[in-house]
Amino acid sequence: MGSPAAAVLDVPNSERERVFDLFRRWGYLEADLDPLEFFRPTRQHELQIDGEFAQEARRIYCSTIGVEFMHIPDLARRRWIQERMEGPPPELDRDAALDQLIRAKLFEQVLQQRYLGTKRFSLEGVTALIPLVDEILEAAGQFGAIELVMGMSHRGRLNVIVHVAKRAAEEVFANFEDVDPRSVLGSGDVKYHMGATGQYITRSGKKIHIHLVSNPSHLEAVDPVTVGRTRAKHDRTGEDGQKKYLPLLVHGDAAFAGQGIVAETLNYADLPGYTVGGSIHIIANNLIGFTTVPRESHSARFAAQLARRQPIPIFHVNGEDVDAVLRVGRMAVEYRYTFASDVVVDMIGFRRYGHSEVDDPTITQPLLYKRIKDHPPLWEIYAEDIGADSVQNRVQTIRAELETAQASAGSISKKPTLRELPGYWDNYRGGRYKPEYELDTGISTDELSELTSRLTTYPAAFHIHSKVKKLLDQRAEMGAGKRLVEYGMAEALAFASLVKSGVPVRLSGQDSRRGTFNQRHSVLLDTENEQEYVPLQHISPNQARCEIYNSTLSEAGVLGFEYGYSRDYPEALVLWEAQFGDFANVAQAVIDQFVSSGEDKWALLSGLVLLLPHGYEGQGPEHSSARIERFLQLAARDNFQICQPSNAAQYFHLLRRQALRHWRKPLIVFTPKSMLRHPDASSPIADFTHQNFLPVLPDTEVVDARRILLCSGKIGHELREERKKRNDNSTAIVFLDQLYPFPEAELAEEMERHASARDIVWVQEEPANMGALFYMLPRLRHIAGERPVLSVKRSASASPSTGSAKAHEMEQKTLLSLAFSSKG
Ligand SMILES: Cc1ncc(C[n+]2csc(CCOP(=O)(O)OP(=O)(O)O)c2C)c(N)n1
Ligand SMILES: [Mg+2]
Repeated sequence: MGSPAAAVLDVPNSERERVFDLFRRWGYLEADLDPLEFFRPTRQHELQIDGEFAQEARRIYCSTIGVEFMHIPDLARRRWIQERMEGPPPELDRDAALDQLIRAKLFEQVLQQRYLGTKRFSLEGVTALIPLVDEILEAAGQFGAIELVMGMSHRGRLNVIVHVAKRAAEEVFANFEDVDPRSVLGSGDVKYHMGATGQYITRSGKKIHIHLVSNPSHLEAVDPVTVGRTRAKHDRTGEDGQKKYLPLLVHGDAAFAGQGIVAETLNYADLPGYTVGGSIHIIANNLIGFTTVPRESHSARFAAQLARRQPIPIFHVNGEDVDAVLRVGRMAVEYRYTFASDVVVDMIGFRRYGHSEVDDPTITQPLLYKRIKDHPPLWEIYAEDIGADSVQNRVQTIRAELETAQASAGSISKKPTLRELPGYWDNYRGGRYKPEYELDTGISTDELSELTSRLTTYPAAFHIHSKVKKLLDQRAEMGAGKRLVEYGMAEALAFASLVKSGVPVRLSGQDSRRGTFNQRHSVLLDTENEQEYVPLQHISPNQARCEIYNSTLSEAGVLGFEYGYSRDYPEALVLWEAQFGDFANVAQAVIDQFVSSGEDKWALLSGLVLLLPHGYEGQGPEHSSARIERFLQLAARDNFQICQPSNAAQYFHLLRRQALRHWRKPLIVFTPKSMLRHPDASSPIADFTHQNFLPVLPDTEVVDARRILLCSGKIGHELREERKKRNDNSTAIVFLDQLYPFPEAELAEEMERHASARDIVWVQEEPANMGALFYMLPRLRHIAGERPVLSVKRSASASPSTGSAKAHEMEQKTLLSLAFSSKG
């Protein structure tokens, strides 16, 4: 608080303060932000005042920077911004900025000339993005950053790869050259989506690693992934993590305003389970989205309006006042490092060409593009502003450099990969499944009893809720073999055994700490003072971290985050839980674009686990189905695993296998609801000591079966009850606990065990157009050979289930009865 401006701030009632306060509040609305002057300042009644103070305040708050910050409740933060805005501007390296502007422009020009008609999504019009990120890196380096984790979409991405990540221009040009198509058939991605890594060296010689996250076309889907990746890097690093790894998200204006996932990502910025000590957001605001103009794109004046929901500053800046852009970049970094807060930079410019270079924008925006046609490139404007000499020489030299790079690109025979994987991936494999990846997942009786005692005890003075106490007492009996082990305990034992052996566990989802179905109780709460005790964090002295978080009420934002986390923490078991499996479809873009296809597109692996409660229990269309059919449709080339463990021990082994195997593949688990405590789905403790996860659960109770019922999940237990009721001893019931990769050999073996069975019946609760039916029938027929394969299922339906509990019961009864009686 040493500056003269600060001294005045302490006198809130002075005339000066009164006037300044108005400008701090409303000045941004009168700021001069659009280089092409279409987006005009709006005159504010409150600011129509004269006098010395008004003049001074107008110069500061209505110039080419307009800052929204008076909505921040914390006075210290508001004051910080006032001081920076009202104090002197920082020293700038204008020469470096000019150099970058020339390079950025010429790079686009070479692409335009040499690869005419190829999409590149030119940066021009918001070219100041390059010096802006440069200034961010310079400032971040001073705060100790060693890596920038950057998420961005198409616009200017290639320019960023060369001028921020500092990859050789040849490498990017080579991606425009024709390559041997056989090297990428059926996989890979377009060049403006690929991830890249590189190294930036600050002017004082500090190295900052650049990590540009692979990005799908789905705008903003990369945001939570970038934040999750950063968080994993923080957690790996420990105390200084937040300082060392800085997340930066570059958004489009239309996408920032329109995509809900932006709100989801901003919303968890300060929550303990998700914080990264602040992300820097840049809106590369060209005041257009494809052919759509701002008045069609968002209801508010600014695309950035959404960020007003957060207690964070929004700096609007005219993208052609380069000094102002640099100043804002520096303020953003200093603010982030001072307050561990998100900050938004809304850099306003235009788009020089069409949406991509094959579009003609004069059809939809004729007047705008008339004006753009005569508008000089930014480097020319800036060179004149700062009175730079011998600019033409510089331009010639840089152009010659780029042309040489372009000329040599044709001789690079293979598409260069722009990415290096960090060493912690060295031990892990993707690709096709190999049986040699399997390992034993059972644990000894001694270990089970030790883990049980850690999981079921708490400090002596702890006031435990009576219901939780009862549950823990029961779990103690389960661990001691006096009671069948239920899913909740099986999961706790899996987590406990993993953290004990050094594997970190992270689980997040809505209400996951207690568990939607009251099944988890991972956090004990003292009924007198609400203090927490987490048994999983008291397993052994050198154990790994175990973190279980209640997430925000978001699916796409949270799943994206956990996927990102898993990308940078292959050693950890990372799980996302849906409240009910249906809700995972709100995150469908993350499932389609990252979880199922990330390896195919980008050769990037993940061992993320999705827990999706599934089962028909009469709760209506939205609480029944996790949409097994959709996951099966996405499955190919062993891209992920799809399982439905039919009992507690199977779940235990499945989780352990996922963490301990070195094959890193996403795992989709359909988890139980009513089966959580069902005796038939509970397991004897012995099953935790010897067995592995079995893709197929054989039926050894029945010999000489005449019929085999094949099923997965809850219906199998109901079939077993029905069989008992019927005193039937000629029907085998076989559970398929792993649907994908398809366990053909195990299933064939099971069919062989019941070789005299005439009918083979696939039984599912889901309607005929859903569930695993379409996937199973051809595979079963292939194995069954001559034997007929029948199916029992609900009738095809537009919604997953009936809304009537009574109708559900009738349907369920019919299914069970048909399973034992239907004839082909
Ligand atoms: C979720 C999603 N919806 C639609 C699209 C198609 N699309 C690609 S770019 C674009 C316009 C983006 O505008 P903006 O966010 O302002 O970025 P700009 O291209 O102007 O840099 C659209 C609609 C997409 N890629 N992703
Ligand atoms: Mg735009």
